[in-house]
This record gives sequence, structure tokens and C-alpha cells, in this order.
Amino acid sequence: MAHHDLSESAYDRRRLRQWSRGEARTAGLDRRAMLRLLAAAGATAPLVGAAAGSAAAAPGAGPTAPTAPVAPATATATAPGIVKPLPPELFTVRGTNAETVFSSLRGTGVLTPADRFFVRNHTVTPRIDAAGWELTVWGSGLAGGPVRFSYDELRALPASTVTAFVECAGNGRSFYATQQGQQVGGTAWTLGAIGVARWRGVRLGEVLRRAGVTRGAVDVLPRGLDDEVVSAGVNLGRVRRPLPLAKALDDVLLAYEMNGEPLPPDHGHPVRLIVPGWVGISSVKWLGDIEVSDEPLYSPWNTDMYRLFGPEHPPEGSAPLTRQTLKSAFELDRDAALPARRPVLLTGRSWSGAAPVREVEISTDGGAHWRRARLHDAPRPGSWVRWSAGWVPRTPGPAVLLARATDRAGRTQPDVSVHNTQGYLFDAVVRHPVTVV
Ligand SMILES: Nc1nc2c(c(=O)[nH]1)N[C@H]1C(S)=C(S)[C@@H](COP(=O)(O)O)O[C@H]1N2
Ligand SMILES: [Mo]
Repeated sequence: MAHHDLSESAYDRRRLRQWSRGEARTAGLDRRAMLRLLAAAGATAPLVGAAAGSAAAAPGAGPTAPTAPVAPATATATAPGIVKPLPPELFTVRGTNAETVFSSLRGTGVLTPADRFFVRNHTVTPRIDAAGWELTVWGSGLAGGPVRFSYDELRALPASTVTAFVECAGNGRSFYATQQGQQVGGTAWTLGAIGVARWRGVRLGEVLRRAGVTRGAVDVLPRGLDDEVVSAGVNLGRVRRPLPLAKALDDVLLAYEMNGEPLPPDHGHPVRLIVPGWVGISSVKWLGDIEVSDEPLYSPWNTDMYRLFGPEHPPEGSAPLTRQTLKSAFELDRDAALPARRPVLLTGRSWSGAAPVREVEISTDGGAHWRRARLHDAPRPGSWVRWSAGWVPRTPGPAVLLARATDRAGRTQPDVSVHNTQGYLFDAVVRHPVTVV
């Protein structure tokens, strides 16, 4: 298992080597591509010494923790630390987290309304006043000292919008146990640790350029303002996970709106990161500061966690996880009762972190026969497609529904997912039991 002493320096050096080798392979980004992106960025704004007018740093100011007022959230009866209501028809509470009840998405559009968007909190939702908040960008990868941006300053920068899912790396984890008989650790999500929203904000690349990112920068490390995470007696510090500069300069957004409204408290108010296509942990909520570094950075969230460990993976673990995998889900309760000889319209959604979904097949007889579902959305990267298929159940008794997606990168959901000890990236076809009555 991967739970070593996090402060062990030999361990850190080993991770350092893995990171510099492995990340480039997994993300498909090499140093040359990164330098090209950096050069393109330089065409619109100077790379060095480009602090934004009013956001310029006080010279010599240290990289101190931001000073936004943070108060503990009001506890709710069901999930301590989540602010929004969690009615059981919309959410299943799992510890500090709330999973979307997938059947509650039936009839909603591509965008997941905030009232049913899943919440994954390591601790509790902090209450942060946008007026007193600021983002600090600092580190050895900048030409000068720290640069601070107020909420209003960020909102005054050129805005971008992107429709993208946020999906937990552990979404579908419970099926390692229930479908494959394998033991895994972590929150026992079914398929509802995903939501799609239209995010509006400013490109991270824009902010990094204004902060004076240099050609020597390799990693950025966004960090949240929520409480420090204590796991098995070890204080891991505040939630933070390094991003390679190439991704940071590509399509990452500092989002301040979700579906046309200011970000709700549980989803990162006032500003969060959105890293399209990548595992949810990348999209750090309640952003407080971003370190820009001229050497690779580490945190528990890209060393011990969010990598693949176990017999089917290298002894030192896989490269840090980046892209999400491929999944499908029915908008139907498990064990739903369906009347025999009455037509039913089965609906659901499929999504992939690698490429738009190309095709969805469904089976209503446990996988003996397959047919194509009708797609209701133009396949788009970073989003999901809604689909439907008619069915007239004949024989009363138990039945198993299956849905299997194929994406334009050529990936098809397999029958079995490759096991890893922390239960990440489940991608196998999920068996959905119903009863014909
Ligand atoms: N600061 C902070 N950012 C965070 C987290 C967190 O606990 N704290 N959880 C991460 C994880 S594991 C996921 S899956 C997504 C969930 O985003 P959501 O709660 O808006 O659905 O946020 C990520 N960003
Ligand atoms: Mo997550």
C-alpha cells in the first residue's frame, strides 16, 4: 500500500523522478509542447514582469496565506459541512459528501442544476465573502514577487465560458466491490459523483501571464481555503494538487459563475479552478493562492492519492491521474419496478474525459443482445450526451440493463475495470438491476 511517511525525503525524490517522467506520458504533453504554449502566450502579453496594473504586488511581500474571512459552515442534519439542502430524492449523503441521485437528472438538460450537483468536500464548505477575498499568485516561476487579484479585478479581465463536467476520480468506485468482488478504499460512490455545468470565469493562462510567469516555470499549485485535511493522524495541509504548466496555460478556467449564477458556497465560492476532462480533484474549490514553480511540485494529492496502486500497476504506482475515463448511467433507480408489456423509455447519459462520446449501446437482457441508443446531444468534449432507447419488458421477474459507450478516441467501456487499491477510474459497463412486474 501507498501510505508511507509523507515527509520521507527518499520517497519524495523517487516521486520527483516519477513525476517528471510519468506526467508527460499520461497527459500527452511534453516539454516542447509546453514551451510552444508558453511562446503563444507571449504573443499577446509579455511573459516577464507583466504584473496587472492595480494587481501589482507589493515588492518584497512574502507568499503568506490569503486573509479571506472564513467561517465554519452551518451544519445540516444530514451532511455536516454542506450548505445547500440535500433532500433524499436528489442526494445520497456519503460522509462529508453528497452524491447526485442519477434518476433525478431525468428531464433536466445537459447542464446539471446546482440544486442537484454532487458535492465532494474533504472537510467542510467554508463561507467566504467575495468582497474581502483575494487570490495570491506567487513562487519561483514568476519574474517578480507575489501578485494579488481581488474578485472585482478578476471579473474585469476578459471572460471565457466552458461547458465541462466535474467528476470525482472515484466515481463508480463501489462497483469494484459489488460487481467485481474487489476491495477498494474511499467513498463508495455509485455513478452520481459527476455533474456538468456552464462555467464562466477568466483563463488561468491570462492570470499567470499578468502575474509574470517565466519560461522557467514548470508547475502550478492551486490551493483551497477550506480547512487543513487530517488523515489517519497526519495533517496533509490544505487541499492542493500540482498542474503541469502546459495544462494550466491550455484550457483551465478560474471560474466565478456556474450556470449563469455566482458560484454557490459548496462549489467553490467565490472562485474555483475548472480543469476540463481531468479528475475532479484538479478543480480546486475556494481558491486562495497559486504557487508557480520552476521545479516540479508535490502534494499528497499527486503522490499517495490519485494514482493507481496495486498488483496490476508499477510497484511505485502509476503516473498522477489526469484525464477522466468513460462511463454510462441510466436515469433510473436501481431495482426499479417496470410493468410488463408496457413500453418504457429508458434514458441515461454517457461521458468521457478523452474525447466526445461517439456511440452508446444498450442491452436489456444482461448483455446477450445489444442495440444502439438514440443520442440527444451533439457529442462534445468534456461534456456528456443524453440518450434514450425504447423497451417493452415481456417477462415478469428480475432483468439487468446495461449501457456501453464508445468515444471518438476509440475507447469502449470494458466488461471489467482494472483494479487499483483506491478504486479510481472505474470504467466497466455497470449492471443495472430492475424488476419487471
Ligand atoms: N478546496 C477544495 N477543492 C476541492 C475539493 C476539496 O475538498 N477542497 N474536493 C475536490 C474533489 S475530490 C472533487 S471530486 C471536486 C468536487 O467538486 P464539487 O464539490 O463542486 O462537485 O472538487 C475538488 N476540489
Ligand atoms: Mo474527487
